[in-house]
Amino acid sequence: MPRRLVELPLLRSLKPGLHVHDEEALNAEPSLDLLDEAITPLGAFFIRNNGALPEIVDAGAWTLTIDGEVERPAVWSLAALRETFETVTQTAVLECAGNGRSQFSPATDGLQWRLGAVGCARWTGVRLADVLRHAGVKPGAVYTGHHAPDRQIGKPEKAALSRGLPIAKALAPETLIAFGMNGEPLPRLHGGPLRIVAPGYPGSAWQKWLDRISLRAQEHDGEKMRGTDYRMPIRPLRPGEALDPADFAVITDMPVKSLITRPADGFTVAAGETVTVAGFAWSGAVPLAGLELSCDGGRSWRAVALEPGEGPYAWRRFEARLPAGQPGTLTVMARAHDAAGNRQPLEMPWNPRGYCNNQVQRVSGRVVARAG
Ligand SMILES: Nc1nc2c(c(=O)[nH]1)N[C@H]1C(S)=C(S)[C@@H](COP(=O)(O)O)O[C@H]1N2
Ligand SMILES: [Mo]
Repeated sequence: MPRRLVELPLLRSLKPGLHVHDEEALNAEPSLDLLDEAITPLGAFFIRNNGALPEIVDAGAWTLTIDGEVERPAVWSLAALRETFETVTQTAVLECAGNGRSQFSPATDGLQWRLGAVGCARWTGVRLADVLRHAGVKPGAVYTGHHAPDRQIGKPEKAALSRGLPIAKALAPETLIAFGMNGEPLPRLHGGPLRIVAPGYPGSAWQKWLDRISLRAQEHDGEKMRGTDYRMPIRPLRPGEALDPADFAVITDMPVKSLITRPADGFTVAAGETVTVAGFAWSGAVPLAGLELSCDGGRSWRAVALEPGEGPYAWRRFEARLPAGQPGTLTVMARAHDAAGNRQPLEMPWNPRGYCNNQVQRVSGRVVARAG
């Protein structure tokens, strides 16, 4: 019996509000109203899988192997990891690099995510740096390679995904080997019992079902690490242009972005009333610096305060009441910027794989004449 017959109902019961894009590799995202909370509930958090969920018979017997460019290769049980290293909790946004891909024109290959492949959670685990230092990082180590047992659908010999981190990010204090999410054991759908948490990096770098970390003397070349996979062009490319891998670089830090969670597209409001516009803004390595809102389709903008977030990698809430104005169409937009002066683009330049779309979101509704 295909495993999806068991797993799809499980996904639907654990995450009832999600739109399922792919029933075999279980890919699903929430509608934006479900994301209107500072900490995204497990039931609303998107899931992204490049292959079939791995069969995990006994999660308690899980081990993590550390090998490659280290002085002392090691095999850790879950209990030994917890006992040996300090447990820390880091609040961080997890966003798929393909979030918003459906907005690119012409359409690119890949899952046609709307805007919901993002969430903010409290991740609990041990620092990856502590585990690597315990093994003794050799001077030649420049990259990690992460491994997991999930396999491509119909190709059991091929890993679904095996990505890694530049050694500096692997040793950064925010990067974790996580076993908890929002105060609960890390759910299997989110990579339990162990996953990488790489705050600010695209979701693809957050390896799920982590069972081996191999330190490398070169950039990791595992599944979905080569060619144009999770890479952005370093020069503008036109649709149809021949692709040269030399023109691409691995996506590391995600760009500054915001999400309007209220109102929903297609809203109505009475003339003379106000409309509450709320949502979140976040950024990768460069700190978030501010946000502006427009309620006239981008002709004018006003700065709106961002509430403090739970640390530098969490998203920050904004909420403002804007006048609805006269009957007609009302388009609200949010535009965040970071401390280096990067602003969300009004139109995202096209790229061949449809990654990193941080274009300003437009939410349109109708202002209707006030009843009698
Ligand atoms: N083993 C494994 N890890 C993985 C993936 C995968 O297919 N297999 N997908 C990655 C991608 S592309 C994303 S966006 C995140 C999604 O994490 P989530 O499913 O917990 O939301 O997991 C990442 N880790
Ligand atoms: Mo992703």
